[in-house]
Amino acid sequence: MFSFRGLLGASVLVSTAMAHYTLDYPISRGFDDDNEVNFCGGFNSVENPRQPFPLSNGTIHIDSHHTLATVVAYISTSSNPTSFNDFNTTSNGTSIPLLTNFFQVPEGDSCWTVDMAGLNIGLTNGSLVTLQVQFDGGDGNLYQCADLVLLSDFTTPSNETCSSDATTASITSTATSSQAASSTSNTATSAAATQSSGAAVLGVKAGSWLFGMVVGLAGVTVL
Ligand SMILES: [Cu+2]
Repeated sequence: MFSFRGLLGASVLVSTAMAHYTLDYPISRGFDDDNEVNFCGGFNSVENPRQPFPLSNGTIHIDSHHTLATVVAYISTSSNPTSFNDFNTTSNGTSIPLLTNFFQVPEGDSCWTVDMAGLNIGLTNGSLVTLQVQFDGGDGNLYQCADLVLLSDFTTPSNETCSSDATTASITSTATSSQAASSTSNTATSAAATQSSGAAVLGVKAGSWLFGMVVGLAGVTVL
């Protein structure tokens, strides 16, 4: 499932520009640079066995290779989610709130704490969910998925405990206003709807440095 071709391509020539981001905890279904633009990063099969994950007080950990990126996380309760709609509602039509509202991260490692039980959609010990992390660092939405079994007695491994929560860290003043703006539209909207509004938010914030990145890529191409 792991793409060595993608990894080698990324590390040899255009390392930071093309690496996008990785979902490091919980462990992603798989990472392929070229397919990260697709649903679940192009990895469409549920992984069995699913990874144990805390019902409350879990950690998500990503590594961003973009200067600034907007992140959002959501879950599906479908046994085999195949579309973004599966992350919007449960099988009985209940809306699934975002697991994590839009926030921004700098380059490098970021982590944040999530409370699955706090979504109030009936998740309990043993519930099966798929996590999808959506990331936009200026070159479009990128996706990673992880398949989880939620356990009330499972705690985040000590090496993944999140000491500095990226959702509450203030990167810049614009990051703070972005969070405030998106939080007002969070509660009742679907993942698909917020996905597009998030792109709009990012477009406003990211315009200037995106130009810098394009110039950087051009420079790489010349080399
Ligand atoms: Cu990228």
